[in-house]
Amino acid sequence: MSLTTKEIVDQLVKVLEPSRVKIHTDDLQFYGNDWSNIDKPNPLAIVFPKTIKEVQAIVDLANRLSFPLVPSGGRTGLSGGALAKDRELVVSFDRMNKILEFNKADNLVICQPGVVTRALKDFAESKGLFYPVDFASVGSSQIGGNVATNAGGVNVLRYGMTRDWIKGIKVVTGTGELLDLNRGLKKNATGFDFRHLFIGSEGTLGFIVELTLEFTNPPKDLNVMLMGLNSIENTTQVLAIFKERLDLTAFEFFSDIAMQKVLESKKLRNPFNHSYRFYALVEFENNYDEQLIVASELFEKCIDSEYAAEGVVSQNKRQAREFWEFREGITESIASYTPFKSDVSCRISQTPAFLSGLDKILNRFNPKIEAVLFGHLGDGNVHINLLKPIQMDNEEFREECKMIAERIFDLVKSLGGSISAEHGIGLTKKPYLNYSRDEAEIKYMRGVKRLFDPKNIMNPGKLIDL
Ligand code: 2HG
Ligand code: ZN
Repeated sequence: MSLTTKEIVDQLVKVLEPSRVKIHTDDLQFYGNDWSNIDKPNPLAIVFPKTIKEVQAIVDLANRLSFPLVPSGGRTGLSGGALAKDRELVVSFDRMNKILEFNKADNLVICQPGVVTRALKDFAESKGLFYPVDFASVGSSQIGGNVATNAGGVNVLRYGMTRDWIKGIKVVTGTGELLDLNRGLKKNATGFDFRHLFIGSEGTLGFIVELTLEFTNPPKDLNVMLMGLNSIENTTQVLAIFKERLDLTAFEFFSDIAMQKVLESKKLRNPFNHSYRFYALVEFENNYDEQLIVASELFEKCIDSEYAAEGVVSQNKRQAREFWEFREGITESIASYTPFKSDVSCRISQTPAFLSGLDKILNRFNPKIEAVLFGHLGDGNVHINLLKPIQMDNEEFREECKMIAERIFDLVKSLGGSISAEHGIGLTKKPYLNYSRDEAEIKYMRGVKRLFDPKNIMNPGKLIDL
């Protein structure tokens, strides 16, 4: 028999100060949702632990009284991983937001999971160092959520994913036990590295309660080149040419619809006199103008081969930032359409085949549904956002989008790619997990889930069903 909210709250206020247990409707709506906006939040309450001991006490209670838990960070996820729609207790990490320790000799920082990604990046900068994971929502997302979803972003080409910067994690598992994994070591050949199981596990095995992250040296004098291209194939052709001689920090692309929506919603000035079907944004370090000379030669080569039609290069930091806004402003500029999102990847060598297959799929479906294409082409990751025409009925739109998504996933599967490159599986991609993982692997995933969370209280229903 399930307990009432009051009965559960009465127990919670014995382990947390009552002011850190919230049941007001506004709080439930705010903390129970994420940016996926796919369903109505309906959590039973929100709690704000401050210490690892308090997190353990909450997990113990959930085990004893059998209620489900959902972790909550900056709630910027796009797959419904932090959505609490089934009377779960939301555990917000907002009050566990401290940077605890920095060690110069190790280049390591120890922090709590609720530290906002931007704050961590600023802290690295204040030490003359660099935390390289970067994406549009760094101002709201929290580092615990980044780790739980193995966040990617715009610098993966040079610096890898969040996973590559995590040198230690403390987690409270579904049984309430505390595990101290890897403790910041660079070398540690002592068997299974559970740290990597928790990275990307979307809160289904346990809660991340402390992190040890590595910083690196900052890149110098970044320059940004923006190019207008006439076809989808040109995007990968330009990438191949730029990769020949430059160690890029980012290679992004976006379609003209994306550009138009950003120009309109952010009231920006188009740096080109014409519209092009696609745009490529290339970022590289430019020490003493050496790389800029190479980039200009590569750009000429693109023009001569008719892969690029026009290009502009940033003259200063402010302009580089402005060029980035065309790319990073896309998600926000189309948010009012509540787009149907896909986030797929394949190996770089397969991206030309993927993009030409994608073009064919999109041409086969309702031409009124606009497809906004963009993403991190340099690492093989493409975002596809489908926009609902105003006159189209919601249900009809969703059904058509599902059919399009399934054809895209077939294509991804045939190329050995992933149906979720960086946004996670959460709720929205769960029905499609078998396109990227085979049955045997999913069986082992279920086994791992049962081991760390025997009572299925940690973010149940997300990623896999038992
Ligand atoms: C980005 O690359 C984010 O801007 C969001 O991953 C992508 O909105 C999206 O589909
Ligand atoms: Zn992205």
